[in-house]
Amino acid sequence: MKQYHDLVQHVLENGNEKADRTGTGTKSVFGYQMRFDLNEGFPMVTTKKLHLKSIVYELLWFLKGDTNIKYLTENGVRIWNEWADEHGDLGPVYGHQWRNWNSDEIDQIKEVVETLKNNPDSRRMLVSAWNPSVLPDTSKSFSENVANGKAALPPCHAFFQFYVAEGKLSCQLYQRSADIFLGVPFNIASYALFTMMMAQVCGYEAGEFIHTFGDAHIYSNHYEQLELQLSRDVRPLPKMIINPDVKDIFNFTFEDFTLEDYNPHPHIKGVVAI
Ligand code: THF
Repeated sequence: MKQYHDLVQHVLENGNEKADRTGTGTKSVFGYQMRFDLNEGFPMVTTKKLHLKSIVYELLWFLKGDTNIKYLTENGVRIWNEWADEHGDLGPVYGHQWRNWNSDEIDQIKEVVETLKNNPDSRRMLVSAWNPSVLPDTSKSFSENVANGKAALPPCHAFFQFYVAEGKLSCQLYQRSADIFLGVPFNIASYALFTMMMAQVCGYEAGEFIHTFGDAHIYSNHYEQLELQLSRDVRPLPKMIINPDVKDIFNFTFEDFTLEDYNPHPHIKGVVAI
């Protein structure tokens, strides 16, 4: 995962000091791209231990079209707790837009699977979580926005596109806002896994995951953690084994994924900006 270390180094050296919504302060750059060849191993950061369970359950939760944290908390995943209302709702966030765009019963995932199978040269294989009609009013609280039918937070990983060449499926994500220490290692692993799952169910090999950023930032209370992380040596990537019998993108379960040879340095704690 040299790519991740290069990103961190680039932002620490060239980032603009910028204030932000959460009041934490950041160093930030605008526009950056990383590429991961999924045949070179599974792109999980090795210079700190990542919690794969949270990543897998979050992805399965998106794919269910679920936007209530109940499923996550039942499975021991707490990463969305801060933004949910008292009923556990987040409003029409990722899962809702993926499976039922704008509440218009447009299942973007189902449609992209169909196109991938039937017309893989299409240049229209996009999924958008960005829906201007449900963006929150920033003068209101998360729960007030949810009560008004708005999303608690606008999507950070806003839209993605698929591409097929030489029997390999690639995916490019545009992430408008990226928390480099906490979010980005999750986002890389999540979209890499999603690309592998889509490849399997559509009958392709996995190609590349391409991660394109808008505002890529390091929160000021994560500088020390990242200095420690950069001082550690990068280790070989693990391997992700997916149950080959699953042929429907909506039928995966947690037990279908096995990570082999993940040998990371110890976890590094950091506070999430809310
Ligand atoms: N807000 C901020 N400030 N950063 C984000 O990365 C982020 N997200 C989602 C929504 N808002 C965000 C939530 N995703 C962690 C990881 C991902 C999150 C939120 C929090 C986190 O705290 N990770 C810890 C613990 C992991 C665990 O308990 O499993 C870690 O050390 O990695 C980005 O999409």
